[in-house]
Amino acid sequence: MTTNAQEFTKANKQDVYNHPDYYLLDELLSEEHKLIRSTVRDYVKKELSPIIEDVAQKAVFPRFMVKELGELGCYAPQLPVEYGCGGMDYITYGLMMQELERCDSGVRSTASVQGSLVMYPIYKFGSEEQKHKYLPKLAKGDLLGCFGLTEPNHGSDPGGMTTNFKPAGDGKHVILNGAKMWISNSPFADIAVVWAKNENGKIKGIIVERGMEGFTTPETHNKWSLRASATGELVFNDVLVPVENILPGVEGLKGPLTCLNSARYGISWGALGAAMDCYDTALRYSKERIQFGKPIAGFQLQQKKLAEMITEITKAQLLTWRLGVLMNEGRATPAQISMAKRNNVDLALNVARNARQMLGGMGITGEYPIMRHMMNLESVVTYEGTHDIHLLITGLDITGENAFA
Ligand code: TGC
Ligand code: FAD
Repeated sequence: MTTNAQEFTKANKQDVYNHPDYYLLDELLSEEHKLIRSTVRDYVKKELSPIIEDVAQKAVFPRFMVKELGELGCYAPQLPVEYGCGGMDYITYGLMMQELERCDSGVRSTASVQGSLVMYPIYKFGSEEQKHKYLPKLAKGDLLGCFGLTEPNHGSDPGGMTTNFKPAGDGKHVILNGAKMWISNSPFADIAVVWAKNENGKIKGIIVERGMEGFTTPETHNKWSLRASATGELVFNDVLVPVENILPGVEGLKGPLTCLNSARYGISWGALGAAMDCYDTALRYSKERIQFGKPIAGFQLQQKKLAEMITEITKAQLLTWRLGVLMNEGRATPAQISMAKRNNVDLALNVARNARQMLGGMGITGEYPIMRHMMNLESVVTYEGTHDIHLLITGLDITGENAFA
């Protein structure tokens, strides 16, 4: 397990990222928002940008950042301070995810799983005892968590899950069996929030701890995407879990789906960060790269690409900011969140593909972040609900007709 930043080779280039703000949307942010954003950006530039390419090329999880992201307050900053969290608003949360994914989607994944998919369900559905036991340690990065919903045979359709638990007969434990697949953070996680059916077929959340007998977390290797994030399975073979580890506050698929609302919201900001990094990189490159005696920025075909990128980025910045306001007011609907997740990941992929072309051959190398973003976004467009599933959520919302099944 790599725990030390020194184990990675540092890039010899400085990170000179400057975020595009064509419609002066920074004027919609408070001083506190901007201060927090620059704190996270400074951390990324100093500690993560120099090593992220090497981390991704080696496909080794940069374990050291778990604690550092906790110290920065990147895990569930919107949850209350009494549980060790930031007590901040949803726009702050979004800005943090944007800065992290501007660096790498895998970095944002680590933070959004911890904050939205592990801490949030414990906060929302856990007992006071569970909240005090786990949340402060998760907030600080002293514990790392993961979220087990997807199974080998149930991805877009999690309601069909077969992972299950039943009473152990001693009145104190349940016995958990089954398997989860494609789980971010799993190989290094100290705890897993696992969704499983009870003997009545009702879905419940259970906190499973590393070290429980019969619980293993094999890593998934050979990914071409999210190489800076560890992905794995969760395998439960007659695992004896204390009854007090069951989340008492929810039953049914709405439990995990409620957590996904929070994570999908963070992804909408995050994917935009990856798009902004690709645009910023391509714009700078186009002014420096000379062909036919002039900068390629002076050719109409390259200007078309850049102009369309900044137009789409600006539209998405507005959409995302408005969604943040609705989140703060408690008025955002799950379908609105789906629209933002789908739109922003899709535009980020398009921006990345066009930006990569603008860099010519250099675009496929690790000298620039674009190809890494592009490959990462192929996971982001699939996880937390695929591009198709989010379209069907919008379709259902506007027509009232369910086209899933
Ligand atoms: P359906 O019958 O529609 O709903 C079942 C119950 O859930 C409620 N519900 C929601 N509640 C809160 N938020 C939402 N977004 C909700 N959507 C639905 C619904 O009201 C109902 O409640 P009740 O009280 O009537 O029981 O469920 P369905 O089986 O037809 O499925 C609907 C569908 C397809 C939209 C849903 O299952 C879905 O979103 N599928 C996609 C699966 C997905 O997103 N998986 C993500 C796994 S986690 C992950 O990818 C983490 S990656 C993280 C990282 O690394 O960053
Ligand atoms: P499937 O559901 O098999 O879909 C295959 C294709 O069919 C897709 O194109 C889909 O859009 C389409 N499709 C499916 N149903 C319909 C329909 N009704 N109508 C039209 N088209 C349809 N899960 C977790 O629980 N926790 C995690 O931490 C996590 N991390 C992940 C990390 C990575 C890197 C990846 C790749 C995935 C992760 N996932 C995680 C799983 C992720 O959420 C699922 O991959 C995703 O929900 C899709 O499920 P699937 O891969 O089984 O695809």
